[in-house]
Amino acid sequence: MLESPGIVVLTGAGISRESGLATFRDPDGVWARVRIEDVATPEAFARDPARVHGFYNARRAQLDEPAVAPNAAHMALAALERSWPGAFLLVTQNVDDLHERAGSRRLVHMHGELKRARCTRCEATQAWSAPLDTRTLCPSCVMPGGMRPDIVWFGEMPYHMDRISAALARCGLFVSIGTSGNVYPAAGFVAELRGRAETVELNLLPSEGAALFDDAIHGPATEVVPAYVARLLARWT
Ligand code: BV8
Repeated sequence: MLESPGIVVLTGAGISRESGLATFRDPDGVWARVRIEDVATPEAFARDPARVHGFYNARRAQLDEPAVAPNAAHMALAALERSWPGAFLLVTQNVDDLHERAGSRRLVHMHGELKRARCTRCEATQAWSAPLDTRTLCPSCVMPGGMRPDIVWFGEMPYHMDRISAALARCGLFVSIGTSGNVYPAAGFVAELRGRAETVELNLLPSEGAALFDDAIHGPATEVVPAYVARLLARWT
């Protein structure tokens, strides 16, 4: 029996769409309503912190709505992690908490998390479910005015890049789910792996990088992800 390959899964907003969270670049997406330059850059935060806090406070509060829950695709990835005999890492671009709530553990949020906050004065980060504003006191250094969402904005270095690069270097299978392939460095992972790992895209529509993948399965995540995971486990375990 061949040894089971290491797997790296990359997810984007499309995996959370059927849980009721908007994607970014679909016609009804987040960036159709607000501009990246106004809410998702360090310059925007310096210029108008109240507006940026308001944008993230609304998205953080949405995660506590009863209707927003992990869907069958999130659950299938948690089951794959539990059953997979080889190395496994789930890299998400998403800032929601649906992968954790589905039971995923070997998980990194390369763009940060809505449910964490960071102090720009002392750099401490904490789990955070409440609204943030410019008066919020840092629980660590107790200074006001320095709290920000623990989110990676455009122009900022994504988190966990060393761990992600190490996992990509040794993986034999790369599965990209629910991402349009517009944002780097995440969109560049598949090009790094060409010829070194099997690459597959599970997405509603072909992504910007579709031609770079060995295989593609198009359809809604709650249908194509559980079916793909079942086939993978039947083949390798
Ligand atoms: C950085 C937090 C320096 C905010 C986000 C080349 C190299 C390095 C950087 C760059 C580069 N070229 C350009 C850059 C700069 C920039 C960039 O990529 N710009 C783009 C717009 C051109 N990148 C950066 O600034 C990054 N940092 O470069 O640092 C550096 C880096 C490396 C090394 C040295 C130096 C930081 C990027 C992170 C920005 N922060 N998120 C927030 O969330 O509020 S990114 C933002 O886009 C979102 O958070 C999201 O995570 C991310 C990707 O979007 P997707 O998840 O793909 O969502 P999208 O709507 O686009 O697509 C959804 C897909 O799902 C669609 O394909 C759709 O068909 C599909 N779908 C829909 N419904 C379903 C479905 N699929 C299945 N089922 C369904 N039901």
